[in-house]
Amino acid sequence: SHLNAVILGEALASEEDDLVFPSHDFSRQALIPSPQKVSFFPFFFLLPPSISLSLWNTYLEMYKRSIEDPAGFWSDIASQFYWKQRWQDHVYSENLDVRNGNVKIEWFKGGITNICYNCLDRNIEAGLADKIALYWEANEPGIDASLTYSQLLQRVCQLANYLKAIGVKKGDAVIVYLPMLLELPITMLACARIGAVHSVVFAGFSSESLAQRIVDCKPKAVITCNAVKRGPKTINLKDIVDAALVESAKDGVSVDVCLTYENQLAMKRQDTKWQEGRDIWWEDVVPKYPTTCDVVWVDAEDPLFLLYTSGSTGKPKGVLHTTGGYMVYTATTFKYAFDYKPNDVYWCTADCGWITGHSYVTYGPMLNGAKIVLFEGAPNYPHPGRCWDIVDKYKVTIFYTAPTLVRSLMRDGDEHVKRFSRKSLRVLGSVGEPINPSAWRWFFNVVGDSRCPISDTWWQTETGGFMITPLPGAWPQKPGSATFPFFGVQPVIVDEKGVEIEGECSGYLCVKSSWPGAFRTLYGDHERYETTYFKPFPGYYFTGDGCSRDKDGYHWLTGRVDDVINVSGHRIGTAEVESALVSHPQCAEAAVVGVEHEIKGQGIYAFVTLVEGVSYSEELRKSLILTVRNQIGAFAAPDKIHWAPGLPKTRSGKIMRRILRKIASRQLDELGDTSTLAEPGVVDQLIALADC
Ligand code: 6R9
Repeated sequence: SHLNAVILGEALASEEDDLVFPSHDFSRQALIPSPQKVSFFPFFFLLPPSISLSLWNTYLEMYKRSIEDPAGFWSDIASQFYWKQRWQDHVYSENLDVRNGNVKIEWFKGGITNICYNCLDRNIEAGLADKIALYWEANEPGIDASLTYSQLLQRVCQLANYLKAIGVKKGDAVIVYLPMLLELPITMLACARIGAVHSVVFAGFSSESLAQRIVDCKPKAVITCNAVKRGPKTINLKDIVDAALVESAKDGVSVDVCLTYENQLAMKRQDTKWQEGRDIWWEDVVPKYPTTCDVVWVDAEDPLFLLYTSGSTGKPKGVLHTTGGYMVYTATTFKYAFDYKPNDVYWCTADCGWITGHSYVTYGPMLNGAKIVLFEGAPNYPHPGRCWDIVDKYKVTIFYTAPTLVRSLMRDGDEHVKRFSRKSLRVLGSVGEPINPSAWRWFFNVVGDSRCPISDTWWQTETGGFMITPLPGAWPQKPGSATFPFFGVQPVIVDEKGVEIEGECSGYLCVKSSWPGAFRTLYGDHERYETTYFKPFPGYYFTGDGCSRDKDGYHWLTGRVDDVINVSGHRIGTAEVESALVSHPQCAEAAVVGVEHEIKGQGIYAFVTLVEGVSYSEELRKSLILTVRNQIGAFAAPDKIHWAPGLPKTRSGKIMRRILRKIASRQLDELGDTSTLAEPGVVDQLIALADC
């Protein structure tokens, strides 16, 4: 049976379950080991409902303590970091229940620290000065660079000094629009060093999206580069920033300084458009500053960064993370979920423009003093084996990526993988969307040679770090399940009335109580924070995801239950795409739904009603797609435009997305009751136009 392919060493598997056991060797060396022999799973009724499977091991003891005594559990861990002054009174205080007043979460309040100091100075003092912090691999094979921890600190200090010199102070926002160059983590750390709040905008966002974020957080400076090479293409980032700054100025937000790194591999400075006075070449100023810079000490609850993410309404939300809890949480989750050891070489393919790049390219690994690979390019350029070429080149031991990449490499064929050794690999990771069991098995059997556990980490921009994740070696895995909660996390599944359901069930995924990495507010809009996350199910944090729990207590994430779609692991609000489409002069109305997509997980499917008198054409289709690319970014371009003479609406005018989803996925016999529609005839019209 297929189990034979995955049963390892001396491990045993139960007949009826699709369990993948860690090998004896892996488990024995793991930070959280599992019992040596596991042959059956008696149920322990005393355990929290989210863990019905008895593992009677280190994990269980630690998990129990983290729930029963969160203050003790987390303060023990936090004590391993450097605090200028320890937190006062209590370790945390929280109110997650809107019925008891405003939602408020605080961890280590009164503790004075600095995350950059903990990432760099602390590790250097502990003897890691000459250890590689960052390996940088360029888009083009053969071009690379690296920085040790002490070299990285010097670079960070120079930029921090420059930022201070131009007047950036504690609490000021800095917008960062950089690709995956060494300068990106350097910039994040430099901001953190002086208490400035970085807001990294993924360098695939359009000028309009960038402008919107500039207007929202009013940065003291924008940091970018002139251009970048991604695969065979050169992208002129400075042009995008220029356009964004024109836009934001129209909304009354002007930015005085645009620090621009000259990325000579992509474009020379003489080819870069320039605005004298505002624009400054990084290379002309930053290296002149001293290589040491005093730390600005901040409160644990002072903001560290803002990261905009999509929600179910049009305007992106500025997710705000603070310093102390985020530091402790990202470091701890990184260590346990990847079974991190000091000799590991870690590569996460995410861009620092997303939360994964914040928590698990930059902060989490660096707080652990890890060797980190930073890759500028596209994972299949110049050939489909590039990832494994990089794995072999740097002897990567932990490889963390997204299911969409796994699926596309799987389609390219095993030969591109098998050509490379990959014998350094030890742990694999997945993030961004549910990983389907067949992609999971390919990742496990082909990439990991049936040797490396897969950490399928479920979490969100809002959660700061992993929430439900395997701990490699600690328990058997089930392909496609994120398994069990991390320490201190209490996931609950509720029904539509907000009542917790236990045992084998499915429903809405919520979290009870806070954890150190939780976001504290939406920038400038605490009310929206409460309404979106805490009002739907009072007493709980609502994740927006559906989830089921099986008889063994394993968690299976089933996708978003709100109007957010997940395309290649990128969160996109349907409302954002709709508002981009209707801004097109020939579009009267638009409704966007997600449909299953073989590689991307979900694709974007747009129903579009045209203005009276306009008829559809291939040219118009292209121009609508271009509008979305220009307003949001290429990653949000609709996969399908479905011409719609009308949209199915209730008598009160609400678009019935349930019906649109069925039409989009061609499940035409499952349309359900259409009698409540204002004009039931539109459904037949839409079906008739499905393949136009
Ligand atoms: C880290 C990140 C969050 C949404 C989340 C969920 C989906 C992320 C997942 C997963 C199933 C996993 N998601 N990881 N679904 N299994 N391992 O991706 O943050 O961009 O904010 O997206 O992504 O739907 O709600 P973010």
